[in-house]
Amino acid sequence: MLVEHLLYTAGAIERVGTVDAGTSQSDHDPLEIRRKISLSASVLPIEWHDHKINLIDVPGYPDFIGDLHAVAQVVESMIIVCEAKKDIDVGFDLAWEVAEKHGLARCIFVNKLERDNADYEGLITTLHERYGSKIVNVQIPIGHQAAFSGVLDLLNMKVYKGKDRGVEIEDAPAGYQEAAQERREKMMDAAAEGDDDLMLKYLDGQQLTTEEIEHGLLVGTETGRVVPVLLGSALSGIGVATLLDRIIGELPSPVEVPKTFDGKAFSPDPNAPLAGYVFKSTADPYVGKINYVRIFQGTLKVDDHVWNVVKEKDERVHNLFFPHGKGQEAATVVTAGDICAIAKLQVTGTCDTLSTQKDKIAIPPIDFPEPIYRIAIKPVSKPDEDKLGPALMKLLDEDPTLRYVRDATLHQEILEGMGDIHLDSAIEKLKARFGVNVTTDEAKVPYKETIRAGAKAQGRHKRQTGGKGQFGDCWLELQPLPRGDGFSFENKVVGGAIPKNFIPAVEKGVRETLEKGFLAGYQVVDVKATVYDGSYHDVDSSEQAFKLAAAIAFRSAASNAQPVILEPILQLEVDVPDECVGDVVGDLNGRRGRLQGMDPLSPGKTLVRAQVPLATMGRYALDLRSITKGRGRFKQTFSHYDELPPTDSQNLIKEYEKQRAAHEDDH
Ligand SMILES: Nc1nc2c(ncn2[C@@H]2O[C@H](COP(=O)(O)OP(=O)(O)OP(=O)(O)O)[C@@H](O)[C@H]2O)c(=O)[nH]1
Ligand SMILES: [Mg+2]
Repeated sequence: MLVEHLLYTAGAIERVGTVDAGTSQSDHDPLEIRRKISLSASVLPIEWHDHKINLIDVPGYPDFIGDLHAVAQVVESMIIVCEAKKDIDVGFDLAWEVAEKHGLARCIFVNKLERDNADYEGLITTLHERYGSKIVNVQIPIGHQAAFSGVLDLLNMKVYKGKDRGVEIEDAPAGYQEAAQERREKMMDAAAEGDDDLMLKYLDGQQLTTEEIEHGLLVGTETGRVVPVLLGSALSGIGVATLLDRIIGELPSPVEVPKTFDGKAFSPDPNAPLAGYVFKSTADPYVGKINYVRIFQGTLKVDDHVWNVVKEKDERVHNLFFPHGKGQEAATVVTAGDICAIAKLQVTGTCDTLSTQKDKIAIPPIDFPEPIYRIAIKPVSKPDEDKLGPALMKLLDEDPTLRYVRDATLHQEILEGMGDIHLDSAIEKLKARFGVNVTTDEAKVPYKETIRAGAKAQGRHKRQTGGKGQFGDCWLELQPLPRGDGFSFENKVVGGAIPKNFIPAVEKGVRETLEKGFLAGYQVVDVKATVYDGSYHDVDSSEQAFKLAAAIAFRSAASNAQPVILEPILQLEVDVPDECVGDVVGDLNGRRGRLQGMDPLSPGKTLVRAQVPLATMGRYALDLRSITKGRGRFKQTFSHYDELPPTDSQNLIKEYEKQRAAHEDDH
């Protein structure tokens, strides 16, 4: 809603739409309209006092965090919008951390001040507690809750009444003078700190001019030492015009300030060699693929040849435009500092740098978070199955936080993402955009089977039915291999007990059994099989017979070799508020987690490290959210396979035998 009012106030649109009615410029995708939340970033340029401002609205919901990471790579500043209440939302923490990581200037816009439960001072207290003197009030609200009517700007001590384009400027009312002066002093302290000359003047007891204060604040936001706090109501448009002024006055300009990647500064010089970075791409069913590009240096013209440094390919820029939400405006020239979009490139996608073949400038890839949630999907019909692959390719291409894994051993197709709503909406997109219907199921745990001791066994396959019989006979020795070594096969048959041409069949019989498992139907790993003896029949022996004999020998030896089921263990890092540590650790114990350590992260936050079985982590994203009221976050990566506790093993085996029996009954 704030973006909508910024667009309207700046004259980019003639009517204010709303998120709730599905008429906003930013949330224009049919799925965004249906869900009434932002799902992906929208680029919305506006002009204000002879400056172009590229607003990029990113979703706030943690499931759609990918675009925040992508956009943070290409902007200078972040405006964090938060509600006027004491407790800060998760989205705020996420945005703050991403801004810190990318060294972005930031300001805070405190919203919803007109609401009955608005608690502006409560929020300010929380912000000061968390971030200290960085938090600099540059405005104070006039009127409380329903009576909220305007913004007192501490720069010029004027009150901005009215909304959007209809702002009237008045002198500050008497009752506000004292509180305003007190905060103004603090603002001046912060401004003076940014600049030595200002500091001298300030310490000398002289008054700083409005321009000097603004300059001091700008220097402060650039270095991250100052985070100005603005306020208003995005529903009614109060505070929006002053926000526009502040964006220009106090946030760094992309045509002045260089961006630094890996220690290399990119100065926004239009005459420097081209460096354009693709931070996002979308698969539009009509226009095809659209790449969104930030030009860090140089100039891009329509019909230019550019060099895709990552794909090492020349691309021709025929279709160049400035994106406006769902609309666009044709562009002929785009210079350093600006953002544009290019349609119909051949190979280019997210994280690619467009440069010249001579200069080959490369900007590092965006550091996207790893998926933490998984679900199995299954196409409904044959046509769905045929369309699924290409449709998924397009979805994955536009959303790097989405992942697709085909698990051959489990016969499941797994979609991985940032949370349940993320995966839900991906499945919705499959249907809405590509007409692909899928059903979902819980993702199975990829257990494995192995042995803990050596064992030997014979496998004989003999059959005499009418004419040619079947005969195969082999002795196998199994030995456990270290974890992670997989499988190896050795032939130690001497004296032609099994003719050489049948040995590959023995190996094949063993390998097929590895895939099917012998305990509970899971893949067998970390085993060495050695064939060392056997016998054959001149007429009746065949490859098929030796394959079957090997399978029999393997199963028989394995069941005497202290078999065990292995389960995948995840390395988990949970980032939680201190007051939730006890509950989070207790919950991990309940998941058979092994606590590895706890480290203070930032004031009030602790990093809990643990190893936890994947089998118990199915709903962790949801459960952690409820344990920590949304403030906990976690990262998980595969660590290793470990033995499953005997009772769990027995349950799996029983379940498998039941299924097999049912299957045999069916036949
Ligand atoms: N009362 C009140 N409601 C507001 C205000 N601003 C936004 N809302 C409502 O808050 C809800 C969320 O607003 P959005 O503009 O979609 O917020 P957002 O931060 O873009 O949300 P996501 O992008 O989905 O994370 C909508 O129902 C808005 O109508 C405000 O100033 N006052
Ligand atoms: Mg939104």
